[in-house]
This record gives sequence, structure tokens and C-alpha cells, in this order.
Amino acid sequence: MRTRAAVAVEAGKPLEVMEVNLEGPKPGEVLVEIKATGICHTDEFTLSGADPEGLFPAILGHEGAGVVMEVGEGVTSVKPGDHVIPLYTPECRTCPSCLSQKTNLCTSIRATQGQGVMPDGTSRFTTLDGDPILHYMGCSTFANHTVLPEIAVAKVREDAPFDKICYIGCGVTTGIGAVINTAKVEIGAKAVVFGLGGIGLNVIQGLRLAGADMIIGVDINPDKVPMAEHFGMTHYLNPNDVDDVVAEIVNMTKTPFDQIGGADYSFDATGNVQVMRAALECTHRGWGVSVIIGVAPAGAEISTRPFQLVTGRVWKGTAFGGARGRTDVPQIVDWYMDGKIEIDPMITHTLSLDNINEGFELMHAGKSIRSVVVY
Ligand code: NAD
Ligand code: AHE
Ligand code: ZN
Repeated sequence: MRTRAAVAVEAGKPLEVMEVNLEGPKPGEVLVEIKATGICHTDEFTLSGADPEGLFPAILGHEGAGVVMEVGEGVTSVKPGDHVIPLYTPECRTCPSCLSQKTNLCTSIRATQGQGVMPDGTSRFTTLDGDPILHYMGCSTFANHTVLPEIAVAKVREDAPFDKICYIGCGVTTGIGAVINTAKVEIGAKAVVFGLGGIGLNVIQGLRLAGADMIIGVDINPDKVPMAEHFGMTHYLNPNDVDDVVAEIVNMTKTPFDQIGGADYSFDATGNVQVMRAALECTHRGWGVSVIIGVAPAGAEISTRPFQLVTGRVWKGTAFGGARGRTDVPQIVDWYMDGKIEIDPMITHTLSLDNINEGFELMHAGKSIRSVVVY
């Protein structure tokens, strides 16, 4: 079939909206009509050329929602007409990682996913001239139609609006999951969130759900403050207003009883390795846990004095908030529909596919939280 897609032709260049060919689903695959997709900072990261796994030409996008149109041979868990959210972290339930119950990082198709192809080693997308176009993160939601492995879709309820629940395909689940699944924050905790964008705000909403007492938000862009307060931020710190962010947070978290100070939990949602260091070092001696969510450019490395870990701080990371997509995503959609979590205010811009590059411009200018493309 033919479909319309925004193609990343080359690193650092705007996406090009064009007609492309899409082959139907092979055994174990499903064809999905994408109804809406968010633009995550990770799409920008790959488009910029900073992603060591970035391949071109490719159809980016990994935060979508849509309807199953056709299923390949052997597919049993979804059928045409089902509403689904594509999963860049699939859940096969049979690989060593899924069976371990220790991680959400299903390994069954990770290798081919990183090469921009389906599990059989080929792409379903081509240009109208027949040249291959690669998939991205196994999703390619910047296309009106896409093909995914059955294990990489979560079936969700049909009354949930696509233009909101697409965000559960990455940002919402990553932020809330980082708090609940990865850090396992407890009631009364003191937490710091670095980066008040599409992910950081969901960390904040996760912290409020978990019952954190103190939620310090750190961002160089003060325009992000009102939204962060709406979601539960209790204190704001602009790194440009203080000499030493770490010392400042340690002071803010001191009590008359605890003069050591430091956050119980911190989260990096910036992708900046200097920020990651500060996030670790502002946590409490003996028990502080710092979770890296941000994705850093090729060649970037994190560092700290080993003494920081010797004295009990723990450095962790999380992908897709530790969520097992087929199991957890339908539940998060229910949380949204039941009013337990909020999504709508974070979707600050709605665009057509033709205007998708505006979403990247808004992100660069710090003017959006989430831009969503509606097909
Ligand atoms: P975003 O652009 O919406 O937000 C980033 C925020 O960080 C912005 O508000 C920006 O002002 C702020 N910021 C930038 N530099 C800063 C600094 N030095 N100090 C403090 N604040 C700073 O991006 P997003 O969509 O929220 O994504 C955030 C990061 O999370 C990106 O690196 C993205 O690739 C990554 N990410 C990771 C996962 C995962 O599974 N681990 C999932 C989604 C996104
Ligand atoms: N390709 C990059 C890493 C990108 C990365 O870390 N991706 C996250 C999801 S970001 C979603 O917005 C992830 O899930 N990582 C686990 C995985 O298996 O990719 C690089 O640095 O090579
Ligand atoms: Zn993402």
C-alpha cells in the first residue's frame, strides 16, 4: 500500500513529508493505522545525528497510538479494529529477559530493531522508487501506517482518545515508571527532578502519585515552572541563579534533625552528563538513589568520584520507565481514563503531518511540552 510519512532523509535536516510504499505484515506482524504521535526529545536526538545508533533514511517516531488494520499469519493477541499503542520496548514474555522478571528490556528483537529493520532483517518501507527506508525503534510512528511485530503492540481500550494516549507510548510511562518501577519512591520522600520537559513533568506526576513530600524541580528555562507546579513541583531551582546546584539542594533538604541533607531520590530528564553528575551528588549520603532517564550524545560519558558510591549513593538508569508494555500500558491508559493521572495540559501543540517540523522548532525554542501530530 501507499502511505504518507515524514522521512528523516539525513541527520540534521528537517523531515521530508512524502508518499512511501509499505509492504503488508509478514508472519507475526501487524499493520497499524497510526492516528496520532507525540514528538519526543529522543526523536530530535536521533534526527540531530547525536545517536550512535541513528540510521538514515528512516521514519522516526515512537510515541503513537492507532488501530490494527491487518494481521500477519500466526498473530493471535490482536485483530483488525483493535486499538493499540506501539512499543519500542516490546514484551515477548518468552526471552530470558522477560522470563527473568528482573527487567522490562525484552531482548527478542532488540538487534534488528537497532538496525532499523523488522525481525526478518528487512524493511517494510520503500520510497516510490523502491529504495529502502529504515524503521526506527521498531515503531516509525511518523508514518500514517506502519508495520510492527505483534509483541510490540499493547492493546488498549477503545474509548481512549488517540491524541492523548499516544503520549503513554513513551513520555508518560517513562516518567511515572521511573518513579514507581525503577526508584520505587516511598511516601514522604524528598525528590529532585532535573529537566521539566515532557519526561520530567511525568516524573513529577509520578512522585505526587507515590506520595513524595518535597519535589524540587531544576530547569534552566523558568517558563516551565507553572506547568511543573500544576503537576506537583513544590520547589523550583534555576541552575543559572545559584553558584552550586548540589550545595543548594543539600541545604534545601536539611532538617533540624538531619543536618547532612540530600535528596532521597533524583532523576535526570535532560540527557546532559554534567547534570547527571549533579543529580547523583545531590542525593543523601548513605541511601540516595539517582535515576538517569536522559539519553546522552555519542561519545558522552558520566563521571563522579567513586567515593560518592562508596558512601551509599546508588546510580541507576531506566528505559521506558521499567514498564512491561503489553502488561502495563493498558493499565496506564485506564489510569488516564479514570482521572488518576493527567495528560491533556502537557500536550501544548497539535500539528498535522505536513507541519511536523514545527514540532521540532517548538522543542528547540523551549516553547512546547509535547507536540502531537494528528493524522
Ligand atoms: P524536553 O526537551 O521536553 O525537556 C528537556 C528539559 O530539560 C527542558 O525543559 C530543558 O529546558 C531542560 N534542560 C536542558 N538542559 C538543562 C540543564 N543543563 N539543566 C536543567 N535543565 C535542563 O525533553 P523530554 O522529551 O522531556 O526528554 C528528556 C530526556 O529524556 C531526553 O534526553 C530524552 O531523549 C530522554 N528520554 C529517555 C527515555 C528513556 O526511556 N530513558 C524516554 C524518553 C525520553
Ligand atoms: N540509541 C541510543 C540510546 C537511546 C536510548 O537509550 N533509548 C531508550 C529509549 S528513549 C525513548 O525516548 C531505550 O529504551 N533504551 C534501551 C534500548 O534498548 O535502546 C544510544 O545511545 O545508542
Ligand atoms: Zn521517547
